[in-house]
Amino acid sequence: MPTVRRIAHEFLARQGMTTIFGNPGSNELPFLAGLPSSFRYVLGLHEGVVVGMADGYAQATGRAVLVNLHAAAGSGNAMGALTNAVYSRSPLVLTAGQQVRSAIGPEAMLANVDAPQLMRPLVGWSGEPSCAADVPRSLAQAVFEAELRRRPSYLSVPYDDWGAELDGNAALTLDRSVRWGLAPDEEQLRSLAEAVGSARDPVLVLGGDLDTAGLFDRAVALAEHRELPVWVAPSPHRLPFPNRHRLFRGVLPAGIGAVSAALAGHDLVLVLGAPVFRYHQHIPGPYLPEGARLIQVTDDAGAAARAPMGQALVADPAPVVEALLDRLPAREPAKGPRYVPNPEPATGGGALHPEQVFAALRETQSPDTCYVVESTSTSSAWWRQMDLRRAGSYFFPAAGGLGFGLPAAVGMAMGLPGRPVVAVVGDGSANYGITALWTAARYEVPVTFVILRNGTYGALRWFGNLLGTPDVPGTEIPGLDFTALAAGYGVPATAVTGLAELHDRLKAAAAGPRLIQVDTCPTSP
Ligand code: TPP
Repeated sequence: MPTVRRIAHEFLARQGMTTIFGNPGSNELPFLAGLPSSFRYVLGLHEGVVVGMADGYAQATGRAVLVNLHAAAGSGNAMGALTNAVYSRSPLVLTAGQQVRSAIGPEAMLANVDAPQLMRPLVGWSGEPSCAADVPRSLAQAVFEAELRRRPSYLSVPYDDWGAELDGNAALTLDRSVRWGLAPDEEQLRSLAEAVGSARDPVLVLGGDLDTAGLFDRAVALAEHRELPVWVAPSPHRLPFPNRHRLFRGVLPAGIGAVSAALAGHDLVLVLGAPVFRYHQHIPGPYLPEGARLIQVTDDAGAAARAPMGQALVADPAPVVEALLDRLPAREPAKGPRYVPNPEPATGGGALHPEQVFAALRETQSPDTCYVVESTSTSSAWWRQMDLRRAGSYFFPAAGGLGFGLPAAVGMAMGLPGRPVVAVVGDGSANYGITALWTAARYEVPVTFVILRNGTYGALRWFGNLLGTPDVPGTEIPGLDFTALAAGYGVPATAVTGLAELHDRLKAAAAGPRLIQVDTCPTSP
């Protein structure tokens, strides 16, 4: 008779989920016992880092990823990172070890009381099997729920379940597969094409989901086919369009009034693969410019339902993009080069300006580089200087929860062994996921970590001025030495203050992880 453990391992192997990110405790050991050699357990030293790495790995591979957390305390530590995974729509399958069933009621140490409730409302599905025989089916459900909803799921398993023996029905779980199909019908495609074709001055607003869906190049094809100006939806976690393309207009500001001002003059706003919209700073105003209508196409039913304006079509964006390309005639392209030139970088007083750092990255790194960015006061400098022309080039914490940058870069590099990975992280942000350096060193993951050391929580200082609260405490962080921290975790590191030295460091080849600390001057996002 097979055990629960054997069926679970076999099911995960058949789903291709053999890389597990985790930080175990006693409750999890019976699941990990006898793990087949085809599995790789990637140890993170804090659960926020574990989930950040898994999020990066999931975004790199586009696949569901298993995460192994320790009971309630480990799950709680993971929760901040989980907010990002929710909004990047990463199919993470979080498992947590539970006390043995008879010890949950009396609340023995490490009992995860009301475990399924703990991670709600962040996860899309959460459960604890009601008996050992239901563990394999519940695990399959957790995987399929994460894939179908594109949202993390959570499964708590009492640790005495793993050794239980199962009858023949359990093997049926192994053969299960669940597929997703969401093609729009003929009438929906016809009316959408008609709306776009008849608009006087339409504009595309693209979201990170297009990059996740592998539609970066098709988005370029559509924009060029119809000569459509392109904005990126506010607060992007991925880049769905080349940022120096002649049709690229920028990233929409994350305020209500500011968005409608940016879109003024257009009569149709076609949003593909984004929520409408992920505002941040509250700038009141009309949701849409005068005379504009908005149509949103997304496969995220929740994002369609909660939007405050517009018509939504809940559908896979891929057939929609293809239908618009097929059904609408091509427009004459404007004359001129396909990509606009890069401006001269701004300079700082004393320390390097972030624009100089980004220009140096652009000039020294492969165009194929995948950047994980968590530097919150440098976004306008970033978009001014970078020239990102390939899919999967840019990743940012999707819920703005710090602690993503370092871990996600490690997970990304593990999931994308063919692409160089560079993490660009602020000296404030780096502390929230600093132990990812140990995992990078331990597994020899080739990531370049660039830490921008401006000695301050720059974005908070900027926000303080915006909110009329410039005098707040707790925004200065002088004196952090990331070369010493990196050395402690086993990552070779250097500190750089000058431009020539930065170029030299960035150009030097590195086989494993390395950290470059760069002193920069404060800027505004
Ligand atoms: N805690 C978490 C988990 N997430 C957050 N977003 C914050 C706190 C609030 N926060 C937003 S930006 C920021 C803080 C603390 C400062 C980040 O500083 P740094 O990484 O140095 O970047 P800078 O703004 O200076 O470019």
